[in-house]
Amino acid sequence: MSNLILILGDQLSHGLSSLKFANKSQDRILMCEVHDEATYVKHHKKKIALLFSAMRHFAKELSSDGWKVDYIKLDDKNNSGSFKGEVERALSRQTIENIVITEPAEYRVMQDVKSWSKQFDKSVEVLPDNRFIATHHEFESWAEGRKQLRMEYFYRDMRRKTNLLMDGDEPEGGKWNYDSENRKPAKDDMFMPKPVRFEPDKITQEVLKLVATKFDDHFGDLEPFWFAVTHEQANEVLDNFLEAALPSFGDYQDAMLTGQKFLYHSLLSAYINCGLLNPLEVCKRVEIEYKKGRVPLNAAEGFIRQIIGWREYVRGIYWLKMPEYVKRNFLEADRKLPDFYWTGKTDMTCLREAITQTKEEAYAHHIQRLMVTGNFAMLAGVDPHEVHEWYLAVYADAYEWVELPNTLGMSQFGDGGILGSKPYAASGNYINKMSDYCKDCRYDVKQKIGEDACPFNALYWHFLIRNEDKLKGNPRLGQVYRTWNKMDEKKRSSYLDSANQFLNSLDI
Ligand code: FAD
Ligand code: DLZ
Ligand code: SF4
Repeated sequence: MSNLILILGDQLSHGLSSLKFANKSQDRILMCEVHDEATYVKHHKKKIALLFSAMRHFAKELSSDGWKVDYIKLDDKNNSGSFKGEVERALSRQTIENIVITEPAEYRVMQDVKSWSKQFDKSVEVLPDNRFIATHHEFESWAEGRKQLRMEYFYRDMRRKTNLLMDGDEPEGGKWNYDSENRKPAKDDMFMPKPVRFEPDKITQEVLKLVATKFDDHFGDLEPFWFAVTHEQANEVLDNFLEAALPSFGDYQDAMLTGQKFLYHSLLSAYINCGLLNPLEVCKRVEIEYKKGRVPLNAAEGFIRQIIGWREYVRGIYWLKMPEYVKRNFLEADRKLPDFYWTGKTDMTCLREAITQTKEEAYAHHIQRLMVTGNFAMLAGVDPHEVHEWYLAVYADAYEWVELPNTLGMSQFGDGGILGSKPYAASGNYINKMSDYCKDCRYDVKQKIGEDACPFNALYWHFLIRNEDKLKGNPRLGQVYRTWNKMDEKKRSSYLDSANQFLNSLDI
């Protein structure tokens, strides 16, 4: 009698818990490309191609390692289109004792899995995902009884747990966090590392044809396609990052430059999230770079914090607060997402740059996501659920467990302050400071009101005033409201008129 081990598209890791406890000679592995997963939001074509190709390569590796693998391709005859349907078909093909799965990362899929035991009259064993550092129980215990769930304190526990950048019980260098050194704007004459690009092999070429045919109506450019699709290739991307970009990662983490899509970012999230790279191993490699004196502490600490801090923390919040979290809309925002989020056709250079590169690469870096597309949507009052579905569809690294808290919580303040202590709202001044976008924009970042003024400027005040009842008690916004109250009445109403005119033009 054998077990059926279902491996999902974001579980492409040889050390996965379900594989660790499986028996190579008896058990059967099932991997399946299913229509439901590719379309519950219309994912970017490149994201589907990345996953299908990485899944096919992983299945091949498992077979070569001696596992019995059933791999169902999207266009296989009789493909039912869903995980449940494929499990049912597998059960009818062979005699299976138990179904085994490493816990799905998304609530939606977990709910589905929970129904299988009854439906198939089989035991379904759900194992913890051993690629995360904090267990659900650890996060719940940390969160219990706390008034505020601040990432910084959770992060310190994760430093202690992993012993990364620790000097005994103390943080390396004496400080836990070197973020204050990480806010330099970039200059366009800096040397930017080039991302490693991989030629599509036969497997990827076949996937590209499939995606072009089946998902033609999805957002995004399918080609050129140069993502890593194997562990070996993803490790090459990591090696390249450590050598060429990590030393400057910290300094320019918040910078944005026209035509520079990647700057000193790692481009690793899509690979970490689908299992081609292990997050803890990535952090250990970064620590070695620091210990060998090849990268400064602010870069190593800044990077490690993103992974063992932010990444683990948002996962903890997701599982702590779902399923009600996804429905939250603290600011009661209800505007439709502007069409230009799908086309990039806007005169606002910052938004055009961020959206166009998203369309081309299924990638934008954190500050573009937070302070350009996210900031604009929040200032304009877009329904956070629409914003969430956009981010979930357009980025190659997007899975609900990580995308939702970042979008609805951090960028839209839709959770009312669980993730961030205040909204990440900013006028054009911030974008002008951190980028060169404003230089060639049809709008003038220095002008506050009127047709030629940067729309972010008046929208910023409109957002604060529109939401005054909900936000004025926030101690971190006290100064901003005092500034507003000191402005003369004429100036205030011209800000609001200007913003209203702009918002009306969005609705046309
Ligand atoms: P780098 O800048 O090189 O950072 C290193 C690594 O740290 C990343 O690879 C990632 O694994 C991790 N990381 C950094 N910031 C975060 C964060 N806030 N949350 C979780 N992990 C983080 N990240 C995703 O992985 N998937 C998403 O769907 C996603 N959606 C986002 C939506 C919004 C609105 C915002 C503001 C952020 C989102 N992020 C998401 C976080 C972050 O923007 C991306 O992880 C990062 O841009 C990926 O690019 P990179 O690999 O070059 O990251
Ligand atoms: C994102 C995605 C896509 C596009 N397609 C598949 C698929 O066909 N088969 C599969 O096993 N997984 C896919 N995934 C990833 C899943 O959506 C992901 O495993 C779940 O959301 C759980 O996190
Ligand atoms: Fe964006 Fe305003 Fe700068 Fe134009 S002027 S790029 S809209 S911030």
